Amino acid sequence: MISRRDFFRGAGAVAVSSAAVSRVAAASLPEAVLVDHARTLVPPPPPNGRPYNPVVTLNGWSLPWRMNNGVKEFHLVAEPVVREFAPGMKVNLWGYNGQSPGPTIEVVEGDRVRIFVTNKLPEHTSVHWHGQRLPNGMDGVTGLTQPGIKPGKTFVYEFVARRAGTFMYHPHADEMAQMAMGMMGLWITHPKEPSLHAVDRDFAFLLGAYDVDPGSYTPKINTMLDFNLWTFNSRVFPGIDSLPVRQNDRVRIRVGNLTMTNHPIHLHGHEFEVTGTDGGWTPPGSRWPEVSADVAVGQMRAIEFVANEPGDWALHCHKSHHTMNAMGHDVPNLIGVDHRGLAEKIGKIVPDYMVMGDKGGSMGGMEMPLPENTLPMMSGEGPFGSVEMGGMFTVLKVRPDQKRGDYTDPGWYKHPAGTVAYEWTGELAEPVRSTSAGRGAMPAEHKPDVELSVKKPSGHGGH
Ligand SMILES: [Cu+2]
Repeated sequence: MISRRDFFRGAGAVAVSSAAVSRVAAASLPEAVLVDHARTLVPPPPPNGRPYNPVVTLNGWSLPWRMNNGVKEFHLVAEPVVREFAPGMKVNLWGYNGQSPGPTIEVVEGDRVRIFVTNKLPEHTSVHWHGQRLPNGMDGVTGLTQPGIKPGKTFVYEFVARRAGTFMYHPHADEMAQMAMGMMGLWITHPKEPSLHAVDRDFAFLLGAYDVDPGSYTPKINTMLDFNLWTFNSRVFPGIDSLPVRQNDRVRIRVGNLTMTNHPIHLHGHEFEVTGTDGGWTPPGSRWPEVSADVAVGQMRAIEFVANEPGDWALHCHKSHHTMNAMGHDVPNLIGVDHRGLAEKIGKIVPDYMVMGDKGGSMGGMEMPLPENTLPMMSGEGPFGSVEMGGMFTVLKVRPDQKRGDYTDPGWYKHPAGTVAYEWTGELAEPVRSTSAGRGAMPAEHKPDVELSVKKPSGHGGH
């Protein structure tokens, strides 16, 4: 296990050993640095090579390298890992260097990069460098551009990072199993000129989806669409770190989608522009303001904004099932259905049976016994009670007094007096209702005397 301090020392050690490498040990592998916890590690400034402003990988870290005769050398190890999705739930995954997602690889436009990939999985793998311009034989597609890397073997990829932007890496070998098991990582190529596209805070995460049955530890890899854990960097809220920023910082958030469906990523309180895709930087003339950016399957988006509104602002996928944790969701909608007495009757057959949801399904305040290694559907607590969220949800925390470069959680926002929604306790007039709306087609004056009772069709592929 590498603590944060050890990690920085480790990064230093890699830099120190690089001097020795070029003299004596050019043939040896670079050290494979491991991290086996899910805390956000803010990378130190680059110890050598061209300067750049590092990205902050949410609940993740950046891989140290060594310089070898002007080549940046990295060592990725594909291996089984245990990832904590949130306190109370650990999942058996496959990843890289102790974690899933694997460490972020950060290089600078024009760098010659050499990546050693050691396979410690029980089956062959390969690494595809998603979005890169590179020699065809370095593209990492098993069978098409290279043989698979067999268990126990190490392959070498080498190319020049030609284009600045936001990229990913993932296997192109038994993809359905290997990506369902969490094999993915971020790749950032910084511009050669650090002042280009400069921001004050640069965050990055990958979207992932897993199907882990309540009470179990390993994702079901044959699931095609019906996943039950929707993750930022294989973490679910409230296990996802917040994004602390200083008021008026220019902020970039890079999001990549390695799930099987699109995710409309939505930010509260600010408009942003999409400034980058996995195809590169968007020309300024092509940008428009948004508060949601849909990130389609296999895409990356970089959004940017000036964080000028202090507060705790939600950042989440707008598909409501994606802000929930593992649950059985073959459940009919009972809103409006009167089931008084039903629980009593069923209770005679099934003790402890509970009917839920005739007034909506909110279970934010409910405590129910759970199978082991299973998270409640939604368990994040905010300053005003349950946030009723899980999955792809976190908080942008904008503070006037957050120090430059400080990524520690500032705690909950303290709202100035008179700026929080409050209960109305005055007189309430009867609302005026129209009786002529809809003309003859929808005669609102004839209230239907049948109670609407709808049962959703079962099966819900495609969400
Ligand atoms: Cu989503």
